[in-house]
Amino acid sequence: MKMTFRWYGESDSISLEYIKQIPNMSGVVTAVYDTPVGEVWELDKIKKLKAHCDKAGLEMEVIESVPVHEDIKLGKPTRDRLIANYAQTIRNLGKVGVKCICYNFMPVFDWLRTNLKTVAKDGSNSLSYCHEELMRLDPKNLHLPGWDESYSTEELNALLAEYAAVTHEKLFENLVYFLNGIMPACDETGINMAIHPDDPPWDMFGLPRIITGADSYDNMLRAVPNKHNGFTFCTGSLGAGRDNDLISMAHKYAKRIYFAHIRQLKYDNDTDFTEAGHLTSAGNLDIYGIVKALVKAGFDGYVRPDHGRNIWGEDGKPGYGLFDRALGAAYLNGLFEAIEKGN
Ligand code: DNO
Repeated sequence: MKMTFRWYGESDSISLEYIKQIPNMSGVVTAVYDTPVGEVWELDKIKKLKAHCDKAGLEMEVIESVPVHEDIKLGKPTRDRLIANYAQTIRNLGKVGVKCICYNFMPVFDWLRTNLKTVAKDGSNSLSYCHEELMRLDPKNLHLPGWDESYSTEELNALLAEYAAVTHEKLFENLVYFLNGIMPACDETGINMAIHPDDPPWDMFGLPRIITGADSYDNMLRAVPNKHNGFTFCTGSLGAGRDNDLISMAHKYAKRIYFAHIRQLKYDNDTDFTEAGHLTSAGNLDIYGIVKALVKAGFDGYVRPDHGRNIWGEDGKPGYGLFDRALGAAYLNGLFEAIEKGN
């Protein structure tokens, strides 16, 4: 495995120098952030980003994310041009040695939380999700904490209206159409696509969500068997679904898991959760068991410590401060080493 760390580019308050100082850090997971969704990422911009990483002695082999335009998810006639653009971005990324692209296929919203700073007894704080609280919100006038995408109320309403006709089946068909359109670029460049699960893995505001667990993985592999079609195994997203058996999934799909986001959750009740420190003992997910299953089944992908808490007085980007993610990386390094050496 290769240990990596998410870096939000030059505007990230965490320096590449600090990231490099975390033991065993092979590279960063980053993106070009100033190109509108749907447009081609210019080679010059990609090269500039890579030059920063090179200078810091860090690889840039994983991109998170190249976002998928809503017209592709909606299956609109404009999608062919947008898919061709996406394929060109893949080719440009291939030119600088990128090996893996993380993306998601969630309609309108990416990850959803209701509180970004839930304070724990020890004074640290982290992200949390309360289903009832979320359901009380008006999807047409949403101001969600930490939501990256910013639509005007009118744009949001129009988008939600367009999705009214999109069923789970239709959304899945549109995903398959998209993947078939970009697989030739992946074959050419050797880049693996790694879909991120829906977070949390259930429908939101009547919008279908389709990457929620083992059935979705099977459907995807059946529909697009090309080996470049694979997964970002996000323990926190999948783990919010109480029916998902993460150890068995890790075992079953290890060879198609190109990227692992590892984080811990503490269940508050049947639907709600608070994010916790990475250790198995800190929450409900058996992080040790998951890593063991991955290693034993031949996982050979990229790993990153996912969301950390704010600790030691840090007030980081929600989920993406330095200290707790660095502790997470250290813990995961230890797990991998011990399991790989058979102890
Ligand atoms: C949140 C992240 C997600 C992820 C995208 C991938 O912390 O894991 O925003 O980057 O869903 O496309």
